[in-house]
Amino acid sequence: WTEPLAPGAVILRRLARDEAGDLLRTVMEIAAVNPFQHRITPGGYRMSVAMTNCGNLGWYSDRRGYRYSEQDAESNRPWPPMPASFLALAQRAAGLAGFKDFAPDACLINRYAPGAKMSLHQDKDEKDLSQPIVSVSLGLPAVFQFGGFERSDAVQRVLLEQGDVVVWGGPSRLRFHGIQPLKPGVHPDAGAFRYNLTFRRAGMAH
Ligand code: MD3
Ligand code: FE
Repeated sequence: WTEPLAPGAVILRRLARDEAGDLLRTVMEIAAVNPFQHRITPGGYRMSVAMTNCGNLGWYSDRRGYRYSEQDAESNRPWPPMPASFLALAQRAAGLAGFKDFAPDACLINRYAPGAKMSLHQDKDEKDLSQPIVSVSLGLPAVFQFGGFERSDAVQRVLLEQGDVVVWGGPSRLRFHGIQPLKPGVHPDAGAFRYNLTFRRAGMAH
């Protein structure tokens, strides 16, 4: 079922529930080739979230900044291609939210261990901010924080569980958001972790 969260943002609860096990197996295949890494922020902090990517462009940070790149800086090889199942899910979700021609070229895969969090931030490294972002939650539940357009604005808290898909577009695209520290637990499909797939159009649409 769909739940509007704010103008341009909609939660598609459990949309990916039945395919979650398959998605997780595919994540493990990608991570076997391009391992999860804890990147360093430009401020010099090690991120508690571990990340890898698939698709033409992958997001990462180091002391020089945040950016998208066609290569994994660690291996100097291109990222693994975006699996057809990932692309189909992202496009189905975007379509349900009213975004007809979503063509993601980047899929960031975040892995949260207990205590890992993502502080309030905006996603603005993409070239075309009229394109939405689709996120897919897998594994342990997490509390998502959805704020306003200033870091100090009040946040709504939303529990995201395995199979929940959220589409963030339109006026919600630049809202501050984050993930509260993950509570320890054991998930039947994902063990001690939460995973999040984030589909984006990072480069210029044609
Ligand atoms: C709301 N990831 O990787 S996904 C990120 O669960 C990120 O790993 C979180 O924020 C995670 O940048 C949240 C949900 C999400 C993604 C992008 C958004 C929410 C958003 C962009 C604008 C507003
Ligand atoms: Fe984000």
